[in-house]
Amino acid sequence: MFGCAKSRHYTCTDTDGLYHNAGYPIGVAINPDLLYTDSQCHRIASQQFNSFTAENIFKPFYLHPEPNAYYWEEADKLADYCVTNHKRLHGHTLIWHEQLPEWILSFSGSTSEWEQMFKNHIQTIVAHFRGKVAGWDVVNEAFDRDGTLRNSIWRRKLGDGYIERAFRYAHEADPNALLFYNDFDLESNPAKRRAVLTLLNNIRLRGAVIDGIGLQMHVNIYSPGSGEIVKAIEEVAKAGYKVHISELDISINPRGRPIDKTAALFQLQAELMTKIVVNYKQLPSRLQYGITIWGISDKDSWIPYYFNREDFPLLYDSNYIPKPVYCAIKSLL
Ligand code: 9MR
Repeated sequence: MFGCAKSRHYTCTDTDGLYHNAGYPIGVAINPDLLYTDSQCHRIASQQFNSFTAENIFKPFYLHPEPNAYYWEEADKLADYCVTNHKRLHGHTLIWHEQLPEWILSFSGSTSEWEQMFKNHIQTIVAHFRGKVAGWDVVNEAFDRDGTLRNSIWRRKLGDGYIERAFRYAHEADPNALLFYNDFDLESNPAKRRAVLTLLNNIRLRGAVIDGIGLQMHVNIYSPGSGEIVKAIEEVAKAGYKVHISELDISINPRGRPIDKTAALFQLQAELMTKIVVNYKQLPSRLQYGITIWGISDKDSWIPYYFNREDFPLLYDSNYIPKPVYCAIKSLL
């Protein structure tokens, strides 16, 4: 997919893992179908990364398909894989407005039945993976762009306090798991970031445990600038939250135009990644939960499918060759 002229930019090998260079976990989003069946994908996942987040199979749609039935098989297989192969497992995600099973969307119980269902959902899943999941994205994407609470089904049925209660229920079910609030655009939208911090700070003041914030960081080579990203990381850390760069990818074609895949674009991608990593490295280690890349190769990224555009946002190209963005960070982590 890249012309010969560009191949000279592949100036490093990936024979040893990214995580060997880092003082904090380096993670990747995992699609188990690829992990178990695609040998290249398996090699890269196991060799390069020491923290796994399931890209989809820990979401309610997969784990909790019927009111009283959980589907553990695939998630357990991944959890066992992580134990055997010494990978940290990050749980994504307990409460989100997307990828919900039909039975939750059409649940017609009273407020107290909704509360019971919500509590059971969180506690059954967290308890099941006690000792195997290091941290959970307890609540995902609960805010709108303008900093108000998203009017999700959870908020409509349970009221604004559902976020705090989700953290309390998760903590009861596994007091050792680290608990995260996870969202997108926190690095590019200061109003949203401040609203999230204000709410989480208040919840903490009332005594509930929130260990960290996941900055998803689905960014692109034009925006946000590295200055904004640095500011976001600093603000979250200053407020005393662990920082998880939780879903990192860097689009080179955010406008969805026909693109010429020039070396310059991949260079910009590498430079932005470098700035993110260099800045993350400066955090105190107690606040470094890690950097997680949202997939392995460009051909498996969610972006081309979701936005129906050509794009190349990850560390490896579709032939599993490490890209300049990989080489740029290899020695910096
Ligand atoms: O990468 C995930 C993709 O395979 C799913 O189809 C999609 C469904 O909405 O979710 C993607 O992951 C999302 C993550 O769970 C939460 N933050 C945004 C991610 C990209 O959409």
